[in-house]
Amino acid sequence: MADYQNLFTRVQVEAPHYPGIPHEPQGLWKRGTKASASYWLGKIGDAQIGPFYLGATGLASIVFGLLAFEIIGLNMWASVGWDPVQFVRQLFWLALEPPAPQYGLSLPPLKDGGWYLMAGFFLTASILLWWVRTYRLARKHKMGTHVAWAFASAIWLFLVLGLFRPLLMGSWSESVPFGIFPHLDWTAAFSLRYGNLLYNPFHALSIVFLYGSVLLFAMHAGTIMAVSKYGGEREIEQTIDRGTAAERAALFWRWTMGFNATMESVHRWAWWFAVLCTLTGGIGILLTGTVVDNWYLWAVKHGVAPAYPYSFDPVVDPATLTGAGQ
Ligand code: 07D
Ligand code: 07D
Repeated sequence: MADYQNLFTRVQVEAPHYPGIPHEPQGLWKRGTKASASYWLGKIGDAQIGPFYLGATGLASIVFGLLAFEIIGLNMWASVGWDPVQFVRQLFWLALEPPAPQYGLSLPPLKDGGWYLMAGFFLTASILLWWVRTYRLARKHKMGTHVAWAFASAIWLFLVLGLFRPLLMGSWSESVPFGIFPHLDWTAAFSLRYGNLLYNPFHALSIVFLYGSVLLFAMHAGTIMAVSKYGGEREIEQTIDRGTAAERAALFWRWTMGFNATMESVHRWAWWFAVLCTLTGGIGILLTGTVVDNWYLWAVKHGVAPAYPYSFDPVVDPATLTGAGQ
C-alpha cells in the first residue's frame, strides 16, 4: 500500500450501499431502505447517506426543538419591532430573557418571561427525548449505552444551569438567557457575582477534564493516524491480530512516557474525561449561590488564595452590603 499522508487525504472506497444489520420491526416505524452517496461527505466520513431512522422519540424531539427555536426566534424578532434587517444585523446580541427576580418560581405573563419558560420547557423536552433516542437506538443495535450516558452528563450540566439551580435558589431569574452574546454576558456576570468562578474547585476540575479531553483527543488521533499506514485505524482487527500498527503505537508511547494505553483503554480514558468535564462542572454550578456565595472568600478561608494586604479595607462580600440596588 502507498505510504500516503492522511492529515487531509482520505481513501474513498466505493461499494454497494449497506442497509445495516437486521432489526426486529418495532412499533409504527419501518426503517428506510434508500441511501445515496456523496463524494464530499466521503472526504470527512462515510460517503453513504441514509437510510434514516427517525422513530417516535426522534420525531417528537425535533418537533419540540423546533417549537423552542421558533419561540426564541420570534421573540427576538419581535424585540427589534419585526424589522428583518435589524433581526439579522443584531442577531448575535438579541435575547429571550428569563423572568425577573420578583416572580420567583411563579408563572409570569408571557412577555415577562412566560415565553422564556415555555421555550425552556420545549428545549428540555427535546433534549430529553433525543437522549431516549440515543438510548433506544443503542439497545436496538445491541450495543452498550455508553453514548447515552456520556450525553446524560452534558444534560446534567444543562439541567443544573436552567432547572436544578434555579429551583434551589427559588427563582427562574437565575437561569441562563437564550441568545448568543447574552449567554456569554450571563456567564461572566455569574462568575463576578460569586466572587470569581476560577476559585471554584469544581470549575477547576471541569477545566482539567476539558483540557485533558483535548490532550487525549490529540494523542489518540495523532497516534492512530501515525500508524494508519499499517492499518492502525482498523482497530478491531488489531485487538485480535497483534500486528505492527498497535505494537508500534504502544511502543511509541512506552518509549516517550514510559506507559501506554491499550487500543481498548484509550477509549475508556476518553469517555471518562469527556463525561467528567460536565459532571464536575454541574456540581460546581449547583454549589454556587446555594452552598458557597463567594469563591474568592471561600479560597481565602481555605488557604488557597491570599487575603488582600492589610493596607486595604477588609474585603466584604458585596452581596451582604445594602447598596443602592437593594
Ligand atoms: C461544536 C457541536 C455543534 C453544536 C453547536 C451549538 C445552538 C444555539 C440558539 C441562538 C461545541 C449549536 C448552538 C443551537 C443557538 C439560539 C437561541 C459543540 C459542537 C455549534 N451554550 N458558550 C457557544 C450553547 C453555556 C460559553 C457556541 C448551548 C453555559 C462560552 C454556541 C448551551 C456557559 C462560549 C453555544 C450553552 C456557556 C460559548 C459554540 C446549553 C458555560 C463561547 C458552542 C444548551 C458552559 C462560544 C458566542 C460549541 C461562542 C459558545 C451554545 C451553555 C459558555 C452558540 C446550546 C451557560 C464562554 N455556546 N455556554 O461549539 O462562540 O460547542 O459563543 O446549555 O465562546 Mg455556550
Ligand atoms: C453547556 C452542556 C449542555 C449542553 C447540551 C447540548 C443543543 C444544540 C442543536 C446542533 C459545555 C444541547 C445542545 C441545544 C443542538 C443542533 C442543531 C457543555 C454544556 C445538553 N472557564 N464557566 C465551564 C473555562 C471562566 C463559567 C466549563 C476556562 C471565567 C460558568 C469549562 C476558563 C468565568 C460556567 C470552563 C474559564 C467563567 C463555566 C464548561 C479560562 C467567566 C459553567 C464545560 C481559561 C468570566 C460551566 C463549573 C462544558 C461549568 C463552565 C472552562 C473561565 C464562568 C471547563 C478554560 C472565570 C458560569 N468553564 N469561566 O463542557 O460547569 O460546557 O462551571 O479562563 O456553567 Mg468557565
